[in-house]
Amino acid sequence: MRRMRLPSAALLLSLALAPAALALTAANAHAEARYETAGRIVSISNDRRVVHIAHERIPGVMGAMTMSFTARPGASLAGFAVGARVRFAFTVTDDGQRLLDRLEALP
Ligand SMILES: [Cu+2]
Repeated sequence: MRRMRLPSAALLLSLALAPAALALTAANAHAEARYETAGRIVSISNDRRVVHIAHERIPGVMGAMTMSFTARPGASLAGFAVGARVRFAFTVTDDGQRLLDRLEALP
């Protein structure tokens, strides 16, 4: 009888551990990433929530390209103009949004 219980105990243990392992995998796969680079503002949306920036290469991440970035709720892009050189930091969220953490004009 004791020997027959062992497999089911092991099965129960693996079932108990499975959700934790899945949660850990999901957390890792959806980790937010933060980057910093510089570039030039190409366009600003009419509602001043989204800015397109032609950014420099981010070593190990992506080459130079133009991408859109969204201001975080409450942040404003007022005071920035198309053509301005900027340095900025952004976070890529788990659902793929690129949110501006910081944006500053360069001389
Ligand atoms: Cu890019």
